[in-house]
Formats: sequence, structure tokens, C-alpha cells
Amino acid sequence: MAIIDVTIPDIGDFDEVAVIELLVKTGDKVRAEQSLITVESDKASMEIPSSHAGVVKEMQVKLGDKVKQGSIVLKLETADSAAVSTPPSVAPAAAPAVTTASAPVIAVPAVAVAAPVTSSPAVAGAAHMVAPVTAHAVAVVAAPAHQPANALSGDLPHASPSVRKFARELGVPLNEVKGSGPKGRISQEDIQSFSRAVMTGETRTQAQAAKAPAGDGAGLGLIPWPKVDFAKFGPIERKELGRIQKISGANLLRNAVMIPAVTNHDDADITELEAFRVLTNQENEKAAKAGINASVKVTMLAFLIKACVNALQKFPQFNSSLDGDALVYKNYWHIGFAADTPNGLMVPVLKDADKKGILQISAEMGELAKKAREGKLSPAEMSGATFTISSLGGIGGRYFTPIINAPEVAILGVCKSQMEPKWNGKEFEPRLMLPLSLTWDHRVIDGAAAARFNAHLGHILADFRRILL
Ligand code: CAO
Repeated sequence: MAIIDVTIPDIGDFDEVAVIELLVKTGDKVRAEQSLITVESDKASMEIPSSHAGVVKEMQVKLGDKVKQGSIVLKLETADSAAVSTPPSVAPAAAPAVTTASAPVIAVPAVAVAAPVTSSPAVAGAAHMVAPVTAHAVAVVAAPAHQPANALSGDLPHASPSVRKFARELGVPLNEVKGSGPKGRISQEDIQSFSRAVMTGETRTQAQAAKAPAGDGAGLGLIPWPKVDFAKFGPIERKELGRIQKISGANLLRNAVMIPAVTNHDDADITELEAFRVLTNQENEKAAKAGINASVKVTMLAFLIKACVNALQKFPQFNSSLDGDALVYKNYWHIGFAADTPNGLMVPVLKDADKKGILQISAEMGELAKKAREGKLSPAEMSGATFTISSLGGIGGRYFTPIINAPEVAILGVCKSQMEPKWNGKEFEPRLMLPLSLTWDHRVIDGAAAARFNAHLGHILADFRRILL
């Protein structure tokens, strides 16, 4: 028997977060990895797991407390006396493979969901966070977009933890809900009524909308969402949206509504680059068989990441973020890429792409995509992107209009390359053309810059040696 302190592990780029939910109490028996409390910043909420199994002897935090890495959550009596000397695992959020300690990291919204409990050492002890995205958007999605600001100030609206959780799941801003219980306590029914009212456009009166702070996205004066009894027209089946979809939807909507986005479509001639890629893979395979190096499969996306970094360096406004009336230019190039996973779309971030070669990028991308599919990405591996690429090249399609992943200002969508007849001045010749779709924020970028960005990208992809110039 031993009493140990269970502490807050590395929770990524958050200095201090508020305790918004206590999931266990004194006397409870907990398993290793079981969630103990929920904490929340303005960017994300996350459940803090137990580093060991045992019995809760004493809670050391209460609702509204501010905690950070190392803060003691509770005292735990464990059966294992060796546990005393085993500090809670706190490392994983700072995944070594791709973490850059020195680079400033933008607080990219990340969402925390109760991620599948995993026994993987890669996430053990780390806050359970998953950053989801949905179709056509590669936003690393913020926790409830309208999360009440006062949840962080300690002035928590009157509601039980389960009601808070319910509100978060629906993306309902608790501080806007009028509680019907004693002393204005908010119940689950209040949340449901609020949510229903929002869906039918009843909640915000025009007066409320007029009072809404500029830029909160409210008060668009839209007509109510159509209410249709679908069952009247044929058999239906109703399925709740997944948690990730619910949360990401609010963020996608915000990004779609608040960013004046424009998409430029273009094509890049990758005939020679594709031949080089195929050759590189053949040579790599031979070398791997001969035991000379590890086998790394190079895909077009690795070249695209490198080419994008070059274009971002030439056109730095594409690697910036809006901050009020100022533009923040980032002198680091962390590229997010959308990865299709069973949990939904995730956006792992390949850090310092400017400092890495194609083989390293390919290897890291492979690792990150694998972790994404297994739900093992750490918060650090999903944050800090300065630009995002969404590649549907392995699937198909011609062009699409990706949604910008705020606070980034541009995103590149890529579709499947195909052979096309191109006029070379004398005759048509078959060329492998890669469709590019660049969506950009018109507050920061103008059409001419976007056309130049795409043209430059195409120029690099057509002859990759230009990257050396
Ligand atoms: N044109 C033609 N073929 C392409 C291509 C392109 N632009 N890009 C990739 N391919 C080919 C690859 O060469 C590979 O072919 P082989 O198996 O014959 O070698 C095949 O497609 C599969 O590639 P891949 O998808 O495994 O690798 P990738 O590096 O291109 O992509 C990843 C990795 C993680 C981005 C991808 O697996 C994925 O998840 N893509 C989906 C992203 C997505 O859904 N975006 C939309 C977001 S908006 O809702």
C-alpha cells in the first residue's frame, strides 16, 4: 500500500486551465487511465486520467480551481508500493518525434473529447484530447466554440458537472442559458430547450443580436432552419451525430461564416516529379532490401509540403494569422495535413517542415498518420500549424473548396493527378496534372497574391530543382 499524488500531466500548450468537472470523489476506486477530472482552457477541454489504479484518499482540487502541469489532482492509495517511486507519466504530450521546443506555437484550437482509453505508453498519463475535423474542413477543432468565457474566470454558471458535460457536447454556451431551477440552476432540460430554440431561430432576439459583441458570429439575422417532418415522406432513421462531429460542426460553421474565403483553382504539371517519386521509391525499396536504409514510402504529399513551405516563405502573408488589426507573421513553418481516420478527420502537424528533407517528412508523416488512425496523437502533435494541406489525391476528385483552419489564413486542397493533353506549342503531349485548390482569407490575402502563390507552387512542382534556387 502506498499513497501517491496524482498530478496534471503535460497538457500541451496550456499554462493554466480551469477544473470544470470532478469525475471521481473520495473513496472511489479508480483504474489506471480512468478520467479523474475535466479541465478546460479557452481552446480545449480535456479529461485528466489517473496514472495508477487505486482508491481516492483525498481530492486536492475543486470546481473552478486553476491547475497546470504538476498540480496535484488527488491523493491515491495504490496497492503497489513501487508506485511511489514511479512518477505519473507526463511526457507524451510533448511527443519527441515532431515537437519543437523552441518554436512558438500558435494556440491552435484543439478539441478534447473523451478519447478512447488507451493503454499505449504513447498517451498514458497524457490528457485525452482529439482534434477532429469534418468533411471539407481540416480545422483542428476548438472545444465548444461558444464555451462560456466565465467558465475560465471561476464564475461558473450554476449547473451540475453532468449538465455542463451535456452542454459541452451540444456546444451550448452555458452562460447564455437561463436556469429554471432554484437560484437559476441550469438543468438538462434547460440545455435541451436552449438547443431547440437555437435550431428554430428563437433564441436570439434582434435586441440580443444587436448587443452581441462584434465578431462573435451571432446575430446574422438568418431565417430559421427549415423544420421538416421527414417521416411524412418516407421511412427514416435518426442517428445522433458523433461527439467529434457535434463539436467540429460549430467550428466549421464559425470558420465558414466568419472568414471571407475565396478559392483559386489551378493545376501543376507533376510529370517529372512523379517519375522522380516512383524512381525514389524503387531505389529506397532496393536499399531497404539490401539493409542499407529503412524503407520509407514517399508520396506526393511530402513534395507538396516542401513546395508549400517554399511558397509560404516567398509569400509570408500566407503563413500569418490575424490578431485584431495586426497580422502575426510566423517565422516557423509547421504544416498540418488532414488525415482520414476511423474517428473522423484529424490534422496532425508536421513541425519545422523547412528544416526537413523529403524522406524525413515522409517518414514522420507516416508515423503521424498512423497515430492519427489509432487515436494516439498528442495535443502537441495537433497544434501549431501555420498552414494546412488537405489531400484527397489518394482518393479522387478534381477540385474542392476546403475551409480554412482558423486562425490560419489559407489552406491548400489537392486532388488526384491525371494525364491530360497539353499543348507544347507544336503538339499536344500527355502531362500528369495535379489539381490544386487554394482557399484564402480575403482580409489578409488578395486574389493576385493567391494566383501568384499557386503559380509559384506549380512552378516548383513542375521542376523541383527550383526549390534550391
Ligand atoms: N494524385 C494521384 N495519386 C495520389 C495523389 C495524387 N495527388 N496523392 C496520393 N496518391 C496516391 C499515392 O501515391 C498512393 O498510391 P500507391 O499506393 O499506388 O503508391 C495512394 O494514392 C495512397 O496515398 P496515401 O493517401 O496513402 O498517402 P498520402 O501521403 O497521399 O496521404 C494521408 C496521406 C494521411 C493524407 C491520407 O492517407 C489521407 O488520410 N487522406 C485523406 C485526407 C482527407 O480526407 N482530406 C479531406 C479533408 S476535407 O474534409
